Amino acid sequence: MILTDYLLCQKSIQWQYAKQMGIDHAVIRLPEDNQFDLNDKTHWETIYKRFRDEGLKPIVIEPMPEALHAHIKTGDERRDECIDKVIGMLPIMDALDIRTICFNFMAHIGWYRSSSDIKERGGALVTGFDIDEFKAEDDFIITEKQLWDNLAYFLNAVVPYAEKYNIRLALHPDDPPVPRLGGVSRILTSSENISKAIHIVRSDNLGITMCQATYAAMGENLEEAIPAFARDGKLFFAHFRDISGNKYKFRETFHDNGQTDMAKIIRIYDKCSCHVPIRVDHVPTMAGEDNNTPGYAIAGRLYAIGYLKGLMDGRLTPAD
Ligand SMILES: [Mn+2]
Repeated sequence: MILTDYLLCQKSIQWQYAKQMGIDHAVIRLPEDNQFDLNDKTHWETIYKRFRDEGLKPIVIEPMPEALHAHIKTGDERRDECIDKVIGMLPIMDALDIRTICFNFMAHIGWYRSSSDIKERGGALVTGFDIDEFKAEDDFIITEKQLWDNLAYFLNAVVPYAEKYNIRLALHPDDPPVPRLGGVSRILTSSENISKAIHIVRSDNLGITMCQATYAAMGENLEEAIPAFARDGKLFFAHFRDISGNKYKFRETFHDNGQTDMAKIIRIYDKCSCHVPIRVDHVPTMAGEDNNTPGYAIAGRLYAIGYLKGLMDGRLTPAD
């Protein structure tokens, strides 16, 4: 696996922490404002150089910029112009050797939690989800069939260009992986459906982001799902994360305090010869920190990366 950290494009102390922890590769979140033209190579080069000057190489874009993707997922009247913009990103990524985009197909409602201040070990704060606490903010409706149609429309349009420019499209599951939130259906909620999705177009450039905790919330057995996707050459990127609970009711945990044997999972990636980017995800907010960015506070992230790095080094022992 290639250890990465998830970084915004404005230089921050997190960039320094990444370097200090020995990380050389970045998963980057592109600016989502009108100043950044996704199809202007010079705009990308400015950001790319900023990272390279600090010794960080961007290798994954996450997520697909929502300003485009929201229209694609709901399939509204701006869909085609947005798909053209996505296609226009690919030759730029090729030129900069950024080979992977992590994208999802959660329409209208993205990553969702019903609370963000649940107490984890020692009083650290984590996010959680309880289906009984979900309250719709509007009456937006999208059906499963519309989502499957919109996903197929998008993949049929974009995958040929992903192949042409050798960019990997890494589909992230729906989080939480429930069948619907109010009137908003969700389809990428099981290994079976995700397998179906990444075979809508047959391509070596279409695969998955193994967001471990989301697959665990689905009730999938990670020790089977990871080798199955990896064997088919479909595992492009991993989110290292754990929870306690199931898809209808769960809370995040420290990475060493959830329901998954994380050491075993890291050994499994290794056994499958999975040499793909991995990043930690959704860390607890720890003592002394504000909880303004639940899941993305600093101290928890330092701890999680250190823990992941230890497991990655541990895999080299001949215990298995
Ligand atoms: Mn994830």
